Amino acid sequence: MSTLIKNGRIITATDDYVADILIENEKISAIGKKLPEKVDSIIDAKGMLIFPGGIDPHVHLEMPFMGTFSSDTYETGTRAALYGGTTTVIDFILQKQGNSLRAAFDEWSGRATGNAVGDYSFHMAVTDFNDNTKGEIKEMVEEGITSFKTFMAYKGALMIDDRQMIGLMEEVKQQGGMVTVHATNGDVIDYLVQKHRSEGKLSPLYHYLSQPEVTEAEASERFVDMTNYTECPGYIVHLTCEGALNAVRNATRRNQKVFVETCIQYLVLDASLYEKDFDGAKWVMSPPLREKKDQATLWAGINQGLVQIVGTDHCPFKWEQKLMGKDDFSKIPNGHPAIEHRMELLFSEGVAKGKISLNKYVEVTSSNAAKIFGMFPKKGTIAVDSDADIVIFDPNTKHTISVDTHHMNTDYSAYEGWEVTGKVKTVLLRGKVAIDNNECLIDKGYGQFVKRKKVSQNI
Ligand code: DUC
Ligand code: ZN
Ligand code: ZN
Ligand code: ZN
Repeated sequence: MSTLIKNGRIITATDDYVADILIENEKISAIGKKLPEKVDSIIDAKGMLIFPGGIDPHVHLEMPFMGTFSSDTYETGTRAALYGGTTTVIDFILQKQGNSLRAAFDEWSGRATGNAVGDYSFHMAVTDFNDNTKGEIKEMVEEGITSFKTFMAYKGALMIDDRQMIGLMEEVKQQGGMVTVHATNGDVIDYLVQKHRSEGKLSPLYHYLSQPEVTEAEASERFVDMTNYTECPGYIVHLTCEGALNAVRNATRRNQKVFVETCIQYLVLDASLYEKDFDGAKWVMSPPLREKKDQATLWAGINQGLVQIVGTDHCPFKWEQKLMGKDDFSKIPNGHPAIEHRMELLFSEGVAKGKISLNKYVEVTSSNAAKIFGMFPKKGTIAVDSDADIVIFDPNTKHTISVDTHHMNTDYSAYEGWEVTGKVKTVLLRGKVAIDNNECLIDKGYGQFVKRKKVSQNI
């Protein structure tokens, strides 16, 4: 099976030129001008931008959480991702406290295998670090799971203490992995949640007011200090605010590097949405949306190279599930649906509005995630021998985001009515046309597990 994509403007993290791309089977086999047309199919991409398939390293599919499950399955979630130009996702396996990492790995593999439409990999969330878990880190690295997620919050469910954190960092460093973190201060948040509840302050606004900026800034700084001490590669997920980014910025003064991910919502939405009574539940996520000044910090952080990745923390729930917290914000399942919109929203709000360059766009939506998480150059670029994961993008077409047209398994959109400039037209995944003109052409089971290499801090 061979395909020729002709005349597209190829954008990678470093390049910008017009050329043809020859795909044979699952890989790119040649890039050049006027390549021979003796192929099975030709796609004319004149006037289109060509990006490497997006990589979203922060999604939660079918995740057991807060007494329910996030509503996208591997099938619906990875398919929606493809509609939005994301060809690979990294999901989080959650260790059950008291159980092994292996048991969690088997459970998650069972859900994904045969069901994923797009490619996927896993982070391992370590929620109970003990002598048994310690022995399993090496095993997981050998399985291709080289990043270990920790929660400094969600007390009583997912949170680990600093003693476990330091122990985990020492072991992960030894095995060539990376520790990633949900960095907010779980004890302070727990205190504020209980305080607001006891005062009868129960609306979604108090979810926001229970997680002030200081809870994230303090935990981020503590994590950065611990990675500095242990010399373990570190990565902060969904960083939202100025105080937290300054912890990372300050660490550069002692020549330390910690990777930072933000998510699309923190760049384009703000906390005023929590003033809409229970409608604010649509944006109840942790950390919460922040202020305009934090958005400015994050856009600047991207251009300063302090923020390397824009993910989603896609953790969708249906409205009926959100209603579990109708009378108490602390029972609203945390998370919002975004997996489908990341690439288009970032193009529209970032590139089209002149906030980031096209090359930076590719860096933060694809290349950096591939490099940081050990998938480069198989994923994350357009190059000879890379997987033919390709987005053909129309930069001029405008359309409006709506629950009526999205493909995520939720019955509302957190971006209803947003007009975006630019549209994903065609998506190839390992050489196959997966999406074309709003239609998905591949079946569940096509998506493959991506085994990842050991990590490098030098991207
Ligand atoms: N935050 C969310 O909003 N949802 C899933 C987990 C998380 O940390
Ligand atoms: Zn989190
Ligand atoms: Zn998350
Ligand atoms: Zn769209």
